[in-house]
Amino acid sequence: MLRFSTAGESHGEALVAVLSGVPAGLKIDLAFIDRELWRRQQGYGRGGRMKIERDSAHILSGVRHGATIGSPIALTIENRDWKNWQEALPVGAGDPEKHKAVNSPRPGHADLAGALKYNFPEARYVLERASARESAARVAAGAIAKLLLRELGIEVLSHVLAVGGAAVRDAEIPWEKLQALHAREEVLLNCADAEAEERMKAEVDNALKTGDSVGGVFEVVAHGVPPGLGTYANWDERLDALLAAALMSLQAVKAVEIGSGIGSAASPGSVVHDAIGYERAKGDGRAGYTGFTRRTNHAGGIEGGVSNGEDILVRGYLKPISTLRRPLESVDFKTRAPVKAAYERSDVAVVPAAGVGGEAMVALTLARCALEKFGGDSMGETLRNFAGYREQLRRF
Ligand code: EPS
Repeated sequence: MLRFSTAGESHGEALVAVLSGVPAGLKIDLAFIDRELWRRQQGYGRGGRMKIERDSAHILSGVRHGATIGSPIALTIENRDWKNWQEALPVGAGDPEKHKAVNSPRPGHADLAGALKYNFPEARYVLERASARESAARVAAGAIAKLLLRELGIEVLSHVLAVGGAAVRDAEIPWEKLQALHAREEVLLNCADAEAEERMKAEVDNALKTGDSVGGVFEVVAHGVPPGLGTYANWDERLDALLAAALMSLQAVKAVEIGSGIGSAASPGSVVHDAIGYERAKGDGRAGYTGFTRRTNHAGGIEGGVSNGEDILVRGYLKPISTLRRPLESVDFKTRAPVKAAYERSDVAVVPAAGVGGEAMVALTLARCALEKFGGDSMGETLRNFAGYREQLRRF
């Protein structure tokens, strides 16, 4: 079973990811992992921290001579900012005078709920782990999942649909356009619609000017997914449920939509459901997995908790960043007196970065489901099983 976990504090020495269950013999492209990490750092509206960090994955185990060996993969990502925090956040007892307390919880952040839960007198330890910095470790693990999926012909990309009140006019973006967006060396807001991207930039500028923050919507698209991942047989094996949980677990995500789920609730079934057609030529094993076709994809590639062969479309809805330069009302942890919420520095918008985190979570989920279906301890075995299933679909 593909499993992963992360460790690390935002201003600690490093982030850590451990990924196990990857078959032996998967080629690991380090430059690809680092480019994914770079992509997560981009986007208009990022704060001062991203000028400090240069995220890069340092693999400690599970990869030898350029390929996986079936053992757990452990990696670290250095926090360059650590050099500024060694006295404030030491592993040893250190000098309490030099610790940096977070004395008033930020509304919307984990500060208050976390301090109450863990019985901390202030919120420093809470924000250190609740911080979205952790998503860098997920992106590194997700990059390895993407390399595995690539062997099966599956690609996962994302794009931004909305920042604050500025949204794309048409959310249906052809796959080739997403690939071109992904290849860009400069990322503004990772939006495929240039006109909408300018409106999104104006939203960020306005938040910057007023000391506010904005949220938005990103969409993750998985292309080339065969029908049959996930199952309706058990509630906790449904692909839509797994993807929703995976995306919802990302910092600041407050809602997840699959396909046109939200709009569908208010539309008649005759409009929502994707009529089925058949073209024999499409199912020859090259153009598609089967000859079955759809003109629309409102289901977002999943019916009954099972992938149906169309692109998988999952959207993450982000609340605005909870650290505000013009802070909201809060309370001092010690005195309980009304004060403004804590502020040091912050991002004002992170929608493109969250989209890259979303890609990682979707890739890890699809890789897990693919390995559950095709199995295999070596890539040769996995690919053989996959080819057998492909042949079964071709003959269906
Ligand atoms: C974050 C606060 C900011 C963000 C951080 C998430 O960090 P700092 O407090 O160091 O300025 O930059 O995100 C990242 C560091 C990152 O890599 O995405 C928070 O409190 O959630």
